[in-house]
Amino acid sequence: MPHSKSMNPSSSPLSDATPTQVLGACPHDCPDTCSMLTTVAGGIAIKVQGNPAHPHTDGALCTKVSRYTERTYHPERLLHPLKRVGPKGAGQFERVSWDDALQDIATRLKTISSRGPQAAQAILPYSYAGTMGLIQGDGMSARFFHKLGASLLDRTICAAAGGEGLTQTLGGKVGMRVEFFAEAQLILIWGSNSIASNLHFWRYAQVAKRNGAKLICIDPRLSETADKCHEHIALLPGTDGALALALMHELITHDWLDHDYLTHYTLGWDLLRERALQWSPERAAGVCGINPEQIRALARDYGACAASRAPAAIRINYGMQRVHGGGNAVRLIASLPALIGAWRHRAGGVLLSSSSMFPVKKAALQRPDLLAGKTPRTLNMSTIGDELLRPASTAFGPAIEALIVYNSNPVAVAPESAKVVQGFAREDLFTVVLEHFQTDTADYADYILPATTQLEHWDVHSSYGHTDALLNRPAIAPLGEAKPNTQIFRELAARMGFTEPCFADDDVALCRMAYGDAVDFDELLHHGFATLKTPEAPFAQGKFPTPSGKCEFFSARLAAQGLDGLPDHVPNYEAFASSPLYPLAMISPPARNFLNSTFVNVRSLQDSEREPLLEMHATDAAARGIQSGDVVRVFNARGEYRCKAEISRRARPGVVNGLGVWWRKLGLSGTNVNQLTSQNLTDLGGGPTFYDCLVQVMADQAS
Ligand SMILES: Nc1nc2c(c(=O)[nH]1)N[C@H]1C(S)=C(S)[C@@H](COP(=O)(O)OP(=O)(O)OC[C@H]3O[C@@H](n4cnc5c(=O)[nH]c(N)nc54)[C@H](O)[C@@H]3O)O[C@H]1N2
Ligand SMILES: Nc1nc2c(c(=O)[nH]1)N[C@H]1C(S)=C(S)[C@@H](COP(=O)(O)OP(=O)(O)OC[C@H]3O[C@@H](n4cnc5c(=O)[nH]c(N)nc54)[C@H](O)[C@@H]3O)O[C@H]1N2
Ligand SMILES: [Mo]
Repeated sequence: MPHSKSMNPSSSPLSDATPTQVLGACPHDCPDTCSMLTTVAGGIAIKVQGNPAHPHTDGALCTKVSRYTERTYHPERLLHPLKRVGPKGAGQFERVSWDDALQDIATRLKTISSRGPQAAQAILPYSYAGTMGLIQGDGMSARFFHKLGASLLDRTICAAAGGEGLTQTLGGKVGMRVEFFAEAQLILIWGSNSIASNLHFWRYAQVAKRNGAKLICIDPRLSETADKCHEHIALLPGTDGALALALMHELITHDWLDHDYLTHYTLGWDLLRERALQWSPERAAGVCGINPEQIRALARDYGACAASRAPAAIRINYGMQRVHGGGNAVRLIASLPALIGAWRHRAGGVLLSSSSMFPVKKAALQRPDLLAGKTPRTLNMSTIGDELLRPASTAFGPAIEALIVYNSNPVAVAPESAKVVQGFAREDLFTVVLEHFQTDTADYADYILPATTQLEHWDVHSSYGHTDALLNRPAIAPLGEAKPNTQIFRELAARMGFTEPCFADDDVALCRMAYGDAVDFDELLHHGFATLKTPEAPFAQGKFPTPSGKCEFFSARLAAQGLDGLPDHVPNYEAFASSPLYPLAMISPPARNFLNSTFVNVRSLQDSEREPLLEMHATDAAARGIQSGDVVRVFNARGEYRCKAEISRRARPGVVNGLGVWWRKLGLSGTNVNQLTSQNLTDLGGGPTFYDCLVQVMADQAS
């Protein structure tokens, strides 16, 4: 049986020579959250594979995570603490002891926080989902920053607009159970390159396809997924709201509606109906840059499911919400199933994220009570460039003086890199980075602290793409002097003089605490996963977790904030054809073999992606005298990025695809796509607008 030898959670990492398999969980920021089996012999992890006993993983890992041992034993793994010796950003460090590093960091933080009651706000944690683990993510670290009274971080960089859109419509990050997509008759894959970024969903979609379901992909890029669908609608970036409204227009005018569902389980239908009737297919087609007939055909397919009561399912992913109107667009798409009563079936409805379905005991893990009356400001991670450059003021409070980064690589992944880099380069900023590798961000650190990988620590995981909780056991001992994030914050807490007993909780205790009694911990220990007990068709009879219990087309909560209570199409900040200087829209979706900026330094995966690329349509390339393989300058008022052009059928006219997210220092001239993106925020949730970005492209004369 694939299992660690002992049921005792405190048993040490395996070190004998007979190969053993240890149950774990893939930690990466992906909806699939796979159950992983690591084969260990002589204390060395020799192989990782998907757990065949876990239904969603079904024995298969993606190409990237199959290379997890290559990443773990990478010759450039950080194995001991480092202290900066060169200028900021030069990446020059010398080895120091843990003791010296932690003592110096604690002294610096004490100096800042001892200046007055709210002075610790000058300290900012910066973290995201390098690991999705609840323990190595924000367990001990949150306790530490709460006790300190540091600025709070609004973790918006990925999912804020869509998350808020879902919450205002369905009541939370809730939706269909992923396994039931296999039984759908129609699947809309909307703003998701599932084959690259949600492979285990795609397996269910393929089952449906084999059983006769129609698959339609809605994406400006002819992605690997679009290739395998029956239809592809290549709309302009940021026009999904208009498409959804025109779809509603057609459902209404042909009466392809479930009136009973609308009457009993929705709120604001009359208002939404009136708005949708203003969006003829012709009007929307003009906005979306597509043919009105494509919209009519899409409506016929979706409407047919209303008439025949066949299950119609929509998989949205976060790709489509990284634009000005991303929140409203998600609201509109999440409203569609209610129009045709798709929620009546377990194989009907919509799924963007399932994360609110997990009963996480957040307060027990993160201990906001440690704030003890302090009310620190909250800063938005998506505008870190601006925040780092903001001087002290009455409105802002103190300038940021210390930054502690873990589970994130902001210098590469945050928008408008020129500002981010300028901020990180501040001589008067004290920066600590907990990392596996010397990333673009680590180059700017005053101290780099070596962190353990998933093979070396305990954790528990929720998922945003399925409804199983997972446990990760350590398979090997920490490499070099690396320590888990939790341990680093425990030791820092001790040096800060924090004496609350919660700073002594060990990782297994934290794992037990994460779900409390809501998930059977023994089941996690024995099987590595536990399926949540959720209804198969949660909204067949309404019961949405909204204030009204209905699907809220009209949101009184948004109206109370002075916003439009009804969703609408919100055009891009940098709308297509709005600038003669920058006539092309650029999106920067993930490269298949990277996970955001993780894995970019893993040789075998870098070899597959070759080099930073910009996909261009033949017409746009010809107009600029550009050929495949040419080095091009991609630029706008915010900056310039050099990469290779590829004339590709994957790009539609007017839109270029800059696949991301490369490390800046591995690019052609030390920048990546985020040199071009802006710090503008989405309509809802304060998210980033990576795909709302106009550029010009020219052949690079210098090359
Ligand atoms: N291989 C791989 N897998 C990943 C990731 C990765 O970097 N690499 N990233 C992970 C992360 S952090 C997340 S958040 C998830 C989801 O990750 P996402 O970043 O959402 O990734 P995709 O599913 O590829 O969705 C992006 C798709 O949306 C399309 N798109 C761009 N703009 C628009 C638009 O305006 N409208 C529409 N309809 N489509 C648009 C892009 O062309 C692309 O095909 O996946 C995770 N999985
Ligand atoms: N242009 C453009 N920019 C984007 C996107 C895009 O599509 N286009 N996607 C955006 C999205 S969706 C997201 S989610 C963000 C992602 O941004 P980030 O969350 O910053 O993700 P990564 O780039 O993967 O960097 C995570 C880092 O955490 C480190 N790490 C992993 N595990 C651990 C651990 O246990 N301990 C410590 N200390 N470190 C660890 C990894 O080594 C890695 O360097 O990027 C965003 N940026
Ligand atoms: Mo993300």
